[in-house]
Amino acid sequence: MNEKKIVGEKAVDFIKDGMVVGLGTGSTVYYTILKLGQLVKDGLSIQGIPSSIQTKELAQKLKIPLVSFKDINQIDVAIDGADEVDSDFNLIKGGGGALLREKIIASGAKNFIVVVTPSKMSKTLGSFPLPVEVVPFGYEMTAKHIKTLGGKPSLREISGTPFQTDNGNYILDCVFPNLSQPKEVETCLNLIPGVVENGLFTGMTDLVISLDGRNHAVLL
Ligand code: ABF
Repeated sequence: MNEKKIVGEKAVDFIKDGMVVGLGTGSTVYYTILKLGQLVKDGLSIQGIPSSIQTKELAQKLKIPLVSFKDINQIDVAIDGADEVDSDFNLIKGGGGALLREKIIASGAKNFIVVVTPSKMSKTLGSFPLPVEVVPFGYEMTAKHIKTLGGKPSLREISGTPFQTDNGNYILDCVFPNLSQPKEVETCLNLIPGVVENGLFTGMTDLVISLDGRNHAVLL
């Protein structure tokens, strides 16, 4: 039973002919995009706007027509995964490093749908270290400022080299002992010079798709 496939595919129920669709990034929304590719092949007419190079390449492979921001006024529906979801549907995102583009897309969408397996749901955020995208210049200083907010940042690396986002930035994965006021932390982090964006998505989610105890997709 592939839980990610069940929730990912369920999201396409909300896509109608003519829509502009924000395409998220990650291993759950991957199944949404595969299904959309199938529907496009069968005649569905949509335009996709991808949140990462990885998603762009997948959509191109599936022949999903893509648009850029200059061609559209708004996004009808954006669909994306998350690393953690609290009981108010606030999110931690960015485990895959695409949080900035994901947030630009989600914030420009009329409806934002989140697809997650039940293991991602929690009462309060904070089990998953919060990804913060920072410019490489002076990131050590940026990290010091994050510490004053109570976070413990560590630079994301791959084989000893800093991980670079699609935007050429670094990611600081920050452990916060208390994220019970996520909106406050989201706002304060973005006021630090050097922070480009952080992975807290508060007050943005319209619908969460997850699974019930019998592994059926449920709308929350
Ligand atoms: C993206 O994919 C990221 O914001 C998040 O890190 C990840 C979700 O995890 P998964 O790959 O399990 O769907 O949406």
